[in-house]
Amino acid sequence: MSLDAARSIMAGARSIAVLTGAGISAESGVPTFRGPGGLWREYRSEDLATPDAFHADPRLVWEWYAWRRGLVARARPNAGHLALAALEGRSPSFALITQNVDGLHALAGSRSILEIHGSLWRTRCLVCGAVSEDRKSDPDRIPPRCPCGGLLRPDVVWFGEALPEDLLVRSIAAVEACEILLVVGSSGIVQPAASFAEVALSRGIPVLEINLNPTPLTARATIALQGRSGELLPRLIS
Ligand code: BJW
Ligand code: ZN
Repeated sequence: MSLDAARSIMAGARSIAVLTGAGISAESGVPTFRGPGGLWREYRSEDLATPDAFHADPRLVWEWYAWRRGLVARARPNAGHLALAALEGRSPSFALITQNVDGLHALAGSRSILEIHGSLWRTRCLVCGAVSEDRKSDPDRIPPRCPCGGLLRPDVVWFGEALPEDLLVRSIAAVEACEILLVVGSSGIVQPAASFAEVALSRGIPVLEINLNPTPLTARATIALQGRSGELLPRLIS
């Protein structure tokens, strides 16, 4: 019943915004941050994805990223990523805001992607600020160095760091302008992305959540579909 209601809202929407989180890539074999599989060695992601962790032990943090690069390099987009790419192709106005750094939306063929937490496949120099594409995951070469001699860090957004201003502004504008917001596979606890659904709801814009488990958004969402995004998204848009 909820799926039918969701399908009819989707069918009438000319402007769609989507926020994705780690759950959409789970069926591609990419571990989520929280819940089962959210641990790497004995560390929690919350303890590694911080500037303090990097300054204390850049090699340790790079080992975590090298491990994740290795996993993601072998991963392929799943039916959920592909459904969103197909949805974009037939929507007059579409924005895909992703918290994921894995690049799987682009591999699936999505175009209008706002990677608000950065990319696993870029580095940034702590000294000269140069941003470069880098697809290596060789643990012998970490922590990597810039040609200027500076230490390179992953070009991602860690806790306590500001999101790129232009991406944040464009994301909020897309949420405010859409006729429906889909929130897919996110635990909804990491700000500021977690507040995007409230931005929509406060303007009377319906919010459709797709998640395997209940989240803080579930009770507030206009429609909440519980299940795997790789199964529900293709049914939603077919
Ligand atoms: C499935 C599924 C399937 C599984 N199908 N579903 C206001 C209040 C309180 C705190 C704050 C606040 N504002 C800022 C903060 C602090 C902090 C924060 O939010 N902390 C909370 C934990 C409380 N936020 C920040 O620090 C942010 N910065 C900021 O706001 O700066 C302000 C500032 C301004 C000016 C100057 C300076 C500062 C930055 C947050 C950056 C988050 N970074 C990370 C790492 C990115 C790089 C990397 O990947 O290594 O982003 S942390 C990690 O969490 C990653 C994710 O993108 C993010 C969100 O996780 P996500 O995607 O929701 O994944 P999970 O694992 O949590 O959930 C997966 C979900 O999928 C689950 O619900 C499953 O059920 C579901 N699922 N399989 C469907 N098959
Ligand atoms: Zn440099």
